[in-house]
Amino acid sequence: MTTVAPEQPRTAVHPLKAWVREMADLCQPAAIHWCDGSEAEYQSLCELMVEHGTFTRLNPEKRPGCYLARSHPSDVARVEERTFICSRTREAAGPTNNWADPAEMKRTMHERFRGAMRGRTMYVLPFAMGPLDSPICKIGIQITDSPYVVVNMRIMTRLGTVVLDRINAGAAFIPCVHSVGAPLAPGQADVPWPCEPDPQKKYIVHFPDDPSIWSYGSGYGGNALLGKKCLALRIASSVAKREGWLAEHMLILCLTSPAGKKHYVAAAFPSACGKTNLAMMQPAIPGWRVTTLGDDIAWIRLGQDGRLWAMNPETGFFGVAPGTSAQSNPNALAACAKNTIFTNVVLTPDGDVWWEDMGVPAPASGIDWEGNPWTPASGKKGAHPNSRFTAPAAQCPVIDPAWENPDGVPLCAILFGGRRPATIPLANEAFSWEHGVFMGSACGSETTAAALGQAGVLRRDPFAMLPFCGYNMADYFAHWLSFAQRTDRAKLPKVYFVNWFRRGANGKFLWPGYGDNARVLKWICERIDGTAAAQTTAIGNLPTPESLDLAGLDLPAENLRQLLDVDVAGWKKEIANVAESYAKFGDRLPAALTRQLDALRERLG
Ligand code: OXD
Ligand code: MN
Repeated sequence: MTTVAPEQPRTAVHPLKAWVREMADLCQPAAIHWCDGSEAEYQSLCELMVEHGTFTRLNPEKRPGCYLARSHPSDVARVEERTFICSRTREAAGPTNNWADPAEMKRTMHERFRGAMRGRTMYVLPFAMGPLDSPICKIGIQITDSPYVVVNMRIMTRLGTVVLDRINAGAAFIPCVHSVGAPLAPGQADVPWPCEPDPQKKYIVHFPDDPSIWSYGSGYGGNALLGKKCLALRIASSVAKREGWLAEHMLILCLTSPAGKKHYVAAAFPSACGKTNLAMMQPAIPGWRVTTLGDDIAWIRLGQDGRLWAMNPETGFFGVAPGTSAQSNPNALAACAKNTIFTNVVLTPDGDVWWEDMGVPAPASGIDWEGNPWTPASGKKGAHPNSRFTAPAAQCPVIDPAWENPDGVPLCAILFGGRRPATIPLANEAFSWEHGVFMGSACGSETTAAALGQAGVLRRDPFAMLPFCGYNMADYFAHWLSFAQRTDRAKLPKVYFVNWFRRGANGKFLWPGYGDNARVLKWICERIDGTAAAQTTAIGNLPTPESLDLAGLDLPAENLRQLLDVDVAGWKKEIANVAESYAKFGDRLPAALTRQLDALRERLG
């Protein structure tokens, strides 16, 4: 393997220099490479991975500047059961997280990392989450022995010398240590995707009190790109609690009316509910425009004007490929037309990529995500269901002009949602901030059982943060509630619960979804502007049938009736289920949420 001389830039100073030295002593790499974040460095690392078999260069006429990687079959997704929050006490991590004693876990990490990078290059990545001049920008240094991680982090974060300069000027950094956990003995041949294949030996570990991150054994996605789920959600949520802001699993979009009025909206949905699709959708209603500021993470703070301001700490999209098509998300397809890294999709004979539900015919043959010859007739999926594209956000045709604004954008609405085949209406406006926090805490997603019409399995995923909240979720609810005391409530965004996934008795979706979801966004914006009607019900303010713009949509009246119905029996079950999900928090659950639950029960009669 080609390595870069172990050399440090002149600008590196203590404590960074001392920490990198300490990590090198522990991990014993063959070389150290300080990443400058340049295009030349990116290209040479891609080249190195092509030589090494990790990357396949795609046909430049079809996908200029694009590469395909195939992971080890054991290393294809986040590993929640191996993800740990090592706060001082178990209570601080709360009942929804895996807790481990921090001192013990540090010892385990030191054992794991001793010699872990032998025979490999240790890359040092100075990166920033958020525009450098944002008041809540956070700087990290990731140490990694994976060039795949380096190039993905260059797309997903602000990376390189400019960040190092800030550290040298005195900025603090969050240490993030990563190894694929596959040291090489002298003369040992490497493999295209080194990792620790035994799931029990993978560790994704967070020390929120340091704060620091240690990730061992996986080279994939949220396990390895430490700026994303580890820093920007788990660590940032805990730092944000201390500093008085919010780190959220939310997209940010701007809906512009035909008259040019902008409405900035943040929305939290559990995984697999179409967050990326909504973030950059093409509205089905003439004159309305959606532009995107982010598809996965929002950092939200109170502005001096008393409003909530949101910014996207990332610079790229790490999107799920299967299901991304000209119908579901033409703008994501355009974003990954060039300069994109694909992982675990099908390689076509003409050097392009393909995945299930791409909306174009499958190639007659190809190479599947495991590197084997594949045909559509094989009955096997060609792309892994969690295969990904890593694409620069700036390439999205509908990227919002304010997406890199250090101050962020002022939110007028916050949406929660999930895949809910029954009970939950198309749109529901909270009566108050507390009611809105209650809605967020009751977020969940339901899978339909194989047999049509049968109720599915509901997983509660409060605020879509179940896998990502870095501290006790009861305290997280309290933090959300506290904003009503910290500002004029009239300046807080209005809160809505939306559901595109309601099904009728025949099992079919009642609502068309995709671009037609803009009709619901339009109603929300008109509510905020005071021009749309609503009906006050026991569960919240629902659209009146006439207040939704359904022009040009052939929606049966019965569908609309069901979409806007208050299913009292269903809501009683919902209440029981939410109460059950609250029980695990014991006395720590804020009383305001119990009051919301009781009030809802009472209103339903
Ligand atoms: C993601 C996730 O990858 O939420 O964004 O799992
Ligand atoms: Mn996500």
